[in-house]
Order: sequence, then structure tokens, then C-alpha cells
Amino acid sequence: MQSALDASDWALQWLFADPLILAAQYSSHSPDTARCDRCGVYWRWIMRHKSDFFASSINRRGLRHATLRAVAACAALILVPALSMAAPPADYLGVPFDDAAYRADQAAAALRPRLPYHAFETAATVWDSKDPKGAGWAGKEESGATIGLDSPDADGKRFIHYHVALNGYRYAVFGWNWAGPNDAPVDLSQYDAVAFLIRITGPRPPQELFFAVDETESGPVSLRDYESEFRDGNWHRITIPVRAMRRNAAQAGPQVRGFAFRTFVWDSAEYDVQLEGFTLERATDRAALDAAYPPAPKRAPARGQAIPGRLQCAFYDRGGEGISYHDTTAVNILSGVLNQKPMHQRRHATDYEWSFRRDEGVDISFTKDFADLKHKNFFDIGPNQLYIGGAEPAEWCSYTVDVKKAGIYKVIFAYANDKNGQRVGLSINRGPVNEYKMPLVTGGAHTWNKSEIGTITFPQAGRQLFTLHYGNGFNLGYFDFDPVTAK
Ligand SMILES: [Ca+2]
Ligand SMILES: [Ca+2]
Repeated sequence: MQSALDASDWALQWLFADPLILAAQYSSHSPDTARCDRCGVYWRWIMRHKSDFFASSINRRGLRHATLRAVAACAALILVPALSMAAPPADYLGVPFDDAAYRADQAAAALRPRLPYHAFETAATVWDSKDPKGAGWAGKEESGATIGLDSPDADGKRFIHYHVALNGYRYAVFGWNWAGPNDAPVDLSQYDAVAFLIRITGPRPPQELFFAVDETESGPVSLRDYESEFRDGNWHRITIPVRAMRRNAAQAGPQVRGFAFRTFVWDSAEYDVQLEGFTLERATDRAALDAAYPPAPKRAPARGQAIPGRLQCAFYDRGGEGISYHDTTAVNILSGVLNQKPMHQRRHATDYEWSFRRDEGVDISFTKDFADLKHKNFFDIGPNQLYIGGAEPAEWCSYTVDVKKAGIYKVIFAYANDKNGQRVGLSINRGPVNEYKMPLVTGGAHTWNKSEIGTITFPQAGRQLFTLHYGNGFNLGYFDFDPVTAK
């Protein structure tokens, strides 16, 4: 285990380093060690050495300072979350990401015909602005966000009205449930599209707005693909084909009780969203629907990324939130938001890089000339390297890997981390998490290093499920697994 507590190392660093960093480094993450043990070790060390402070006539101010550091570090030990021990559910067999198939799908999507304007007809109204039912809700992370029903206007309509003010790098989610837990939900599989009227006003509208049925039932779909000018202050009718919504495999079925909107802002935003009605529609032109959204071609199951070899962090398995990954923000705040800004669509890249898996929760970006290559890196990462960014505590991704030979492998990691990012964890087949401390704090989320961080043992060859656990502060590029000894 890479992270075994080394008291003397701890003590030396303690005197000179930021206790929060130390706490992040050493907070408990071993399944058999309680967090308080760390505090205890730290405290015992202080007690053991306190006489030294007096004996060497270190002034009381110094001792006070040291004690304050200790208290801060102990508090941080409690506050800094451990690496997640979560793993894919036991019945998940692993659906490896197939990059060649992904590229083929993207190319096919670019050639798909647009659906004709009258492709759908209204079939069911589940929320009516004349007779609204249900209740709204807003996520906890917004500041100043409210959701409610407007007073009836002259036509007797009552709009769902959402107001939000966000200051910098924030995620917001709000929704409306028309059916309670004891009410009958709607079987979405009976319909072909969801439709609603929306108007967005305000001094700083969001760059992107994402829609999902229920809070977790489907992956969030960017509205921009369905109405590019939806932020112009006018009412717009948005119709999203059900086939365009990526179903979340973690959820039970197509029974929906409401809908959710999500936004993410990098700077700040203040806007109002009004919604009128919410309908489910059936296709009037099924041939056009089939042409625009053909069924996925049958492909031979991919074997996954091979070991020995390179494992690309962005090539995590298919499956969705809670199945093949856990991410704090349901939208991809990089591919789906940041990299949709024109200035981030660099000339050295293509849509493949800047939109990579944009409709999934894991936050993915690519190395850019103006961010990653403008300064000296510890190794030449090069442009267009896909990486997982937006890393937050307790996030994880799983990979189906094809282990060619059992044995011990060097773990060589291409990463960037600011001073907060210190550990990653790897586990095989939902087993214990091996933790790795970074040999170098690169000093910036776009300053890249590649180095050996330890070893890992694959006890058997064949297809296996591999889980990567990470905390905040990282950008995670790829792992190389080089054999040390092969059985
Ligand atoms: Ca995310
Ligand atoms: Ca994330």
C-alpha cells in the first residue's frame, strides 16, 4: 500500500507544510483504519515531542503555532473526504468503451437528416399551464435559486418560473414533479418525444441548459441542439426525441414523474426560466425518425483496454451514473459546457476532442495550446490528449480491461495536479483500493507530469473490471502498465 503512514515523514512535513495538504495526503482511506487513528497518530506525535519544544527553548509562540496547525490538520482530517470505496454494482459486467465505434457513431450522427418540423403530434399533456399540478424543486447548490408557479396571467395561464443567480463555477438543478410517489407515473416508452415551451430572460443567461426526464432517469441533453437561440428572451417550443435521450442504466425503467433542468456556469449567471406546459408526443413521420435516429448497429463486444499497455482515463466504460462512473455534476462541465465556447475549440483539435462524450456526466477535456502547452511541462503531453478534469472527491470511473498476462505491473501515470490533488486509487474487480500518492505536485491543473506512482498486481489474466478513484485537484490523462514480472 503506497499510503502507509510514515510517522517521521509526517512529522518532517508537518513542521513545514500546509496542514490541509498533509490532511488531504494522510486522511484515512484504508478500509481497516478509522479516520480518528490518523488524528491519534498526529496527536501522539505532538505529545511525544512537546518536551522537545520546551527543552530546546522554542518559544511558546512557536508551540502555539504548531498546536494550531495540529488542530487545523485534525479538523481537516475529518472534513477532507476519503477516496471513494464505491464500485460498480455487482451485476454490472462491464461494457467497454469502444473508441472506433464511438468515432463511427459521431460521423454517422453528423450525416443524419434533420427531423421535419411536423415530425410529431401531441399525444398527452402531463403538465398544463391552465391546470398545473405537482410541485417544483431546486437543488441545494444554487445560491438565490427559487422555483414556483407564477400568478395566473390574463389568459389564466400559470407558468413554472425559475429564477437563479449564480456566482462563478456553479452547478444548478431544478425540476418539476407532476406525479407524487403514490400517483401513476407516465410510461415514456409509449411516446416518441417530449415537448415544452420555454423562455429564458435575464441579464446573464446560462451558456447551456440541459434537460432530463426525472432527476436521474436520463442523461442530461443540451437544449442547444434543439433550439440554438433559446436564450433570446422569446418563447420557444423545444421538442426532444426520446431516442435522443441517453437512458440512465441505473434507473429502473421508462416510468417518469417529472423533469429536471441543469445548468453549469463558469463565471456568473442571473436569469429567469419560464416553462409552459409539458407534453408527450408521438411520431407522425416514423421513417424520418428512423432515419434521424437509426438503431445502434450490432457490434462484436470489445475487449476493453489491454494490459500491458495504455489505459486512457477518458475511455471509461459505458453504463452511466452509478453504474460505470460516479460524477458530482450530472452534466459534462468541460465537453458539454466549457469546450462549447468557440475560444476553446482550438485549431489543433476537432469536434471529436471538444465534444468528447459531452452528454455524459464525467467531465472530459483535451490538452490545449493556450492552457497546457504554453508553459514547460514535466513531460511532453502534446496537444489533444483527452483527460478527465473537473475532479471532485469521491468520484470514480470503471474500465473493462483485458489483462493479457497476470503479474505485477508498474503504474505509470500521466497527470497534472495542483497542490490539493494528492492521491488516486485503483481497484480490481471491486476489491480493495490500492492508493497512490503522487510523487510530484505539478503545481497546476495544466502542468503535466508522467511518472511511476507504484505497482499493481493483477492476480489473473482475462477480462476484468478496473476502477479508478480520484479526488479533487487532478487532471487525469492516462495510465501505462508495464510488466515488472510476468507469471
Ligand atoms: Ca460532471
Ligand atoms: Ca466531476
